[in-house]
Amino acid sequence: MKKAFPGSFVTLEGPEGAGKTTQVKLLAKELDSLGIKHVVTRDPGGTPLGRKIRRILLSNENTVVPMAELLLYQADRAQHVEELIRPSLEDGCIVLCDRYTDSTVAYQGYGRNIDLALIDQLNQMSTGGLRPDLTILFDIESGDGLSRLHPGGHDRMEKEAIDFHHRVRGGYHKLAEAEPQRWRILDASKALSVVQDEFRRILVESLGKKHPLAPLLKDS
Ligand code: Z5A
Repeated sequence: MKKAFPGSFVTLEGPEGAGKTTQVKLLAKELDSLGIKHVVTRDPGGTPLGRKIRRILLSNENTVVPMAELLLYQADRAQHVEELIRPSLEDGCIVLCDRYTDSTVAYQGYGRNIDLALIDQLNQMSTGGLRPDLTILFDIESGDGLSRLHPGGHDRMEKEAIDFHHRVRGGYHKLAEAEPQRWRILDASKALSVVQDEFRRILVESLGKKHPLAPLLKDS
């Protein structure tokens, strides 16, 4: 498939507490020390406007109906793609994004039961069709992931009933099965260093040994 941009777009997906944020921060440190040009960002909240939207979305103070929630995630994403992701890819960066359009399918689609075709349409609109080159599912049993999070510190989404979180995880598995060329599944229940090694291995094997990320495997 012909690529529209010189950079690489990698997204990290998964249920709560899977360790995406921890792993992407560890990886960013390695990339810094190897001098590999990259951008680490997250969805929602990758831009100044997005950080305001993120606060609204995750605050326990707000009642947010499912359609408003869906549109707020999409508003964040439209800004994120245009302001940061697309320009970074055009500049040749490796963009590592903690959640993206697949989160909307998993959470608002499978979790909240909003029509999947509508979500696909909105994902297309908010991204201008920009899709990841590689998506890694940090997979963990929903209850195990939630139990890693701070007790009492649960935000509006994390407070959803366990059934919701089971539907989200099931949704991720359906997405990964439907598009195996883009998705890799990583067992995120393992110890931190094991997950870190697996994350590096998946990146290099999926993007290729000539990719700028290849030196990651040499030190591991
Ligand atoms: N959402 C949505 O509904 N629709 C959308 O379109 C989008 C998002 C884009 C974003 O909040 C919320 O928005 C999220 C989905 C929804 N909902 N929830 N709930 P977020 O960005 O704060 O949520 P998150 O991405 O799930 O972050 P998280 O809960 O912090 O999970 P994580 O980043 O995968 O995990 P972590 O922060 O790296 O690790 C969690 C804890 O586990 C931490 O104490 C670590 O030290 C520990 N940890 C990490 N790895 C390990 C291992 N391997 N073993 C043991 N302990 C570990």
